[in-house]
Amino acid sequence: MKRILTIQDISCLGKCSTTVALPIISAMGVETVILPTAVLSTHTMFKNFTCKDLSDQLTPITDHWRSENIHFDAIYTGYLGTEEEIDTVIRIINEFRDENTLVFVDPAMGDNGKLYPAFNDSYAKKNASLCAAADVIVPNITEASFMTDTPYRESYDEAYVRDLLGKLAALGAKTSILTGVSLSEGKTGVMGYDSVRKTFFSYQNDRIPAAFHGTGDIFSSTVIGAIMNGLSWGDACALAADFTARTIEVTLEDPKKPWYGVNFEAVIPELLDRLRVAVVHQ
Ligand code: PXL
Repeated sequence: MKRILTIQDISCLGKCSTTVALPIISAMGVETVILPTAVLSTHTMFKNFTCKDLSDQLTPITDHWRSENIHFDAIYTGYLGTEEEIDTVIRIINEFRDENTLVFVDPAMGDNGKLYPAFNDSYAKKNASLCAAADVIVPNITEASFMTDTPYRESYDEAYVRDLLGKLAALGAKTSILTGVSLSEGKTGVMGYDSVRKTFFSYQNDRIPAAFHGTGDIFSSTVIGAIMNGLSWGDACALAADFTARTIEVTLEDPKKPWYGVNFEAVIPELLDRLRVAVVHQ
């Protein structure tokens, strides 16, 4: 069985970061080791959330794993609290990676042209240095624009997206996947660039006019779970984009929907059905 380490916070209530990565990646048949960077009562879109920083635990925990000779097939990082924490995470990546470890970085720090409340421009630049240590990065357009000093645009064309992908590649990762990319009216999806093969790929599905928290984490978790199942980047992105869209669809149908996240749990069986078919067709 493949083994992933995911490094991000635990938002106890809120359906994001570790509380979506763990169930989704585990359901996809991949052992999911967690390294919680902080414990929050909720994600930061709630008022009055509590936060206990766990930075001082990261080194003792990972030192223990090293003494047990633990190997990870992938390291997946998401929302991280502080610039110092990013430095620690870069060090942990370098300690654990070998030529068979895929380092997958989701520089989760903003959306819709703005950084989340806890972050500033300097944090965004620090995240760019984490991206430089990665094999694959999955920022959205907001995160990419902050990391590359590119003005954020609500409306854009494919040339803008290709330009952003070129600047992301220059940060250092082999593959850059931009999320939340709309290449035509009524559609949304992803566009990626493989800087080794110098090829672009993209996947678009119907845009559902609703935005929910945690869907970026659902997308990333599904992509890395699919990659660990042997899918190509293009197929993994298509599976993840469709699954994420379905989680929004079923949530909108729920009269008792929570405002803070999507009902991804209800769609996991569908995800696994599709994963099985995709694996057979590899
Ligand atoms: O990736 C989303 C996320 C994760 N963790 C925390 C957050 C958010 C988004 O706001 O606040 C704590």
